[in-house]
Amino acid sequence: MANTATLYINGQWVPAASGATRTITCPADGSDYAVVSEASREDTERAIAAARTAFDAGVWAAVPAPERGSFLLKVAERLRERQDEFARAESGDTGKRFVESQIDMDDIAACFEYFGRLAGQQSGRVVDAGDPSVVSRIVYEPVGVCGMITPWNYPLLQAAWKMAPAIAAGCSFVLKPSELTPSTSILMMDVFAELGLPAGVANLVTGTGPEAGAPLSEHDDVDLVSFTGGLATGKVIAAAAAGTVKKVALELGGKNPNVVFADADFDAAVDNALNAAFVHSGQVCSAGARLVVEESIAERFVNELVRRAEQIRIGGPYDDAAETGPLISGAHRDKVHAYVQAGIAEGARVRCGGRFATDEDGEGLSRGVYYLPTVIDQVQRGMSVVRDEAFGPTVTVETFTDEDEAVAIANDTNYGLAGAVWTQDAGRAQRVAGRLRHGTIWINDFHPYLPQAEWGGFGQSGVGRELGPMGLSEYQEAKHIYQNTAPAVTGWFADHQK
Ligand code: TXE
Repeated sequence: MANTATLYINGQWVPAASGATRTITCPADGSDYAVVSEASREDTERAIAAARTAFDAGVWAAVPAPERGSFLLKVAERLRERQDEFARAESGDTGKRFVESQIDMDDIAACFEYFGRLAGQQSGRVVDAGDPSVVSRIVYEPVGVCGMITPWNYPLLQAAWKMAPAIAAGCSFVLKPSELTPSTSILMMDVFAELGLPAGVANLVTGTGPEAGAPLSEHDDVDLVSFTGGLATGKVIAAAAAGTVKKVALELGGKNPNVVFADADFDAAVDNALNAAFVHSGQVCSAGARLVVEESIAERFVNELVRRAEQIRIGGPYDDAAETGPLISGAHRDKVHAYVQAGIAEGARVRCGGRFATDEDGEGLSRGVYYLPTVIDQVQRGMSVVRDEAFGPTVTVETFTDEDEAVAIANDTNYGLAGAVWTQDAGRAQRVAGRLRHGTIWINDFHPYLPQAEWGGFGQSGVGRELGPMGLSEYQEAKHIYQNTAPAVTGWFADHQK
């Protein structure tokens, strides 16, 4: 792919005003995968202006909601037809296994389908004012121009969670994908254009956060900024958005506890603990990076976890034997390794992994950005390796002796995105699920999500919800229309006026 006019502004493919470009490198093998435009503030401001004009002209907001829904269903259909092309692009940018990218594309199509169907069901609400001469109703209107800033781990999926409800609601938007993974967002604009989305409704700027992204959180003409990414950047965006009091939606990751009681199905719990921590090399906001296991089974459980972690095969997108892939970049791998090193310095013990993969771990691995699955025990709750999101293939082990202690450990985090509880005691499962302060709780499972179920975090995991009916509400304003069908003098100030 060598298309350097990758900014999609007002229905046109254009290069960056400065002419700058960026080469996208595949972290699986260090090869150059794509060359894209590197947008500056000026480009993003043009995109915002296009989105504003389109919104104010009502080119999409005025289209009946069921038609907007039909458009989304067509997008899903087209995406399914072009699934492999999209999946190749996702794997090219991220290095993730091609089969995982195919699953992502399926999930993305399902997301467009969900919001496509939901769009047609939005008829507002009639309110009983308690007075037969009053007609009172609530209508849901598009929030306006949306800025969307997305990360690199599930590039198109996370953009879809924002774009689909925004299109359903009738908004216009500017998408700024991660500078590391823009390729599938570029393909997506191609689908929108082909299916006739009016110019200016969907706009794309490829470039860095501080340059191309920042105007989306600062600009007066943006009504909402929706961000998925790291906590530190989320704080910068929220602070910038405060200047214009725009609406803010944030998904900032987590440090998610996976709580295993001694009565859990041992085999299923170990297998899922592995999955929770190491799928996509742990670069998942809901990764089960904190194993919290009952003391009585801890030794056996962790031994088995380590044994299986050591056998995980890592490799590139088209290596059929690979079970997981690389990290996104050398800089990110260094950060993950620094967390592990900090843990060791504070007294933690690395049971397996804890280092970069070499060619001895697998042919050609030294060319890519690979890190071995890492299990860390002998940790304390205050250590950064337990508290901070490493976003890599690492899991820490903590133990508990009773239910109260399990809950206290699992809730001892600044985050609150997701958590799991493993037990065969149905009462305990529900009790613990009820006490955990996280946005998603799995019982005897880890990682599944549904487009029709809200996703988002308690605490510093973020603000707002994606997916589900609330995922659409994020892109809507509720308006109360109150009509008095029998207007009359109120009499409030009647004495003065006579
Ligand atoms: O993310 P950033 P980074 C976490 C994970 C990871 C950490 C940092 O712990 O180690 O974040 O990763 C854009 N104004 N997650 O540095 O900076 C940026 O260009 C506007 C969790 O890669 O958060 C990109 O598009 N935009 C997570 C997006 O923000 C800015 C997924 C995310 O990048 C900006 C990924 C600015 N000033 C990382 N600075 C999750 N929640 O799933 C950067 N950006």
